[in-house]
Amino acid sequence: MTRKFPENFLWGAATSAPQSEGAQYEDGKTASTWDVWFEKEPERFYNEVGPKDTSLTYEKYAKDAKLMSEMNLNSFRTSISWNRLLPDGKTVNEKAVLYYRDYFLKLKEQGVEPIVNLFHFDMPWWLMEKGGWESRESIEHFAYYANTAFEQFGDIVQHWMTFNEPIVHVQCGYLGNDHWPQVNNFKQAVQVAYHTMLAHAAAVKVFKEKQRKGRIGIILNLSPVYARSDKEEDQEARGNSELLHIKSFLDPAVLGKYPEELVTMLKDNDLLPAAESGDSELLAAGKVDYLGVNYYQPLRVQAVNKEKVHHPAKSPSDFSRAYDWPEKRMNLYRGWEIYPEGIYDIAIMLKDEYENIPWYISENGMGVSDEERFMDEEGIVQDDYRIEFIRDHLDQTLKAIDEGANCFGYHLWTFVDCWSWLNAYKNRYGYYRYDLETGKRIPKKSSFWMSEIIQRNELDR
Ligand code: BGP
Repeated sequence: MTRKFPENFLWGAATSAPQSEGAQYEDGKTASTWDVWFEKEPERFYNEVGPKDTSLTYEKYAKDAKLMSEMNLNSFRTSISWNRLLPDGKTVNEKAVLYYRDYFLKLKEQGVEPIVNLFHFDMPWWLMEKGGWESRESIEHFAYYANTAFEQFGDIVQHWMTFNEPIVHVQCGYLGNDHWPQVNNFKQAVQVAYHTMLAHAAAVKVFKEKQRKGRIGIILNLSPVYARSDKEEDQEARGNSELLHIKSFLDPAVLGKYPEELVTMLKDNDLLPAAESGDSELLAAGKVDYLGVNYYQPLRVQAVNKEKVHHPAKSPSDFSRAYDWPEKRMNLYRGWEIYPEGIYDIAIMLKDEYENIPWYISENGMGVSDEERFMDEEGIVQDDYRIEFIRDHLDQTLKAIDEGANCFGYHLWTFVDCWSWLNAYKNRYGYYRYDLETGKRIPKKSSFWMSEIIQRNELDR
């Protein structure tokens, strides 16, 4: 059976400035937390490959734009580096302006619509030294940065995003140690999440007040939550996890306010963040025009052991426990479950509970190690596993669209293999292989397969 995608479906790929640009301290760019962290603890990074060794888009963007067009992509998402555009948070770096303007224009010239995100885990170091998102002043700094980006690039860029996966810098930086500042404190984490959403809202407000052309959204990693069973305790854990992992960001972004149950949960546990008058109005002004949804894997949970939990809670595991589903299919390289049906469940949730807001899949993909094992004699990685992965997710997407989901695109993570934070180049995700020695981009089998899907705008099952 062959099924069509909607007309003008967005086909593309995504990356971020800190994972792709390189030119670490060139042309006026200052340090982000990643640059400084690598200098402090290089051993935390896979093979000690740090943020200086990314995939060189700073010099290769024009060629990349051409390759995208040759593959029939019609859109591409990347981010701006805050500390490249505003090295000290105040002064516009003209070289950065030239670079980004030319980058976005080159994409457009190739028929590839840029979707531009403002924050992808890369906090400027000067702001981290003042407390990063923990400090209230971060909101104003972010709004200033957002406004600068709209002013400098708003004539070219029509599709804006404020944050990529804002829950990740909270979880990894304040409830774990995979992001700087490696703090483990629930209350601080809640404060960081709160300031992040206020900063998001402040950027949306600036955008709308100045009546910029185009639209503005946010990218959320919406992992659907599944309970171990229908038992009341497991369902309670599911509800808790959904509040903390999904609704805490999705509700303010789409509905302009936090859910009452979340506020009660935080209050009961002495976790409410410090707030100021006017915050609710600001959040209400932060409602987005559209959403990006990153989907890699679902969350599976089960009831907590009520005798063992802390009250007040010390971590999210006091509200739900991870559940290891014995039947799960795994991407063993990344350690993530593969569950394409999750994309369908998210789509239906957005349709039924979130005003059927327009959204697209802004990241989906499969990171695989040592892909050179799968190279044919011409050096083309035969990534049939990736083709199968994409096909299965597209199939679920189409099923949801048939049932009225408002999904308008699919972006793979990523176009050219890029640097993956602490994992550096351990797992590769791209349609194109990145040769670490030469910087060359080499197409993988999936790029040819996808190019044809896009051209036909349909999927065979
Ligand atoms: C997403 C991030 C990306 C990217 C991707 C793959 O959560 O938005 O920046 O890194 O995950 O994950 P990883 O690089 O950790 O394998």
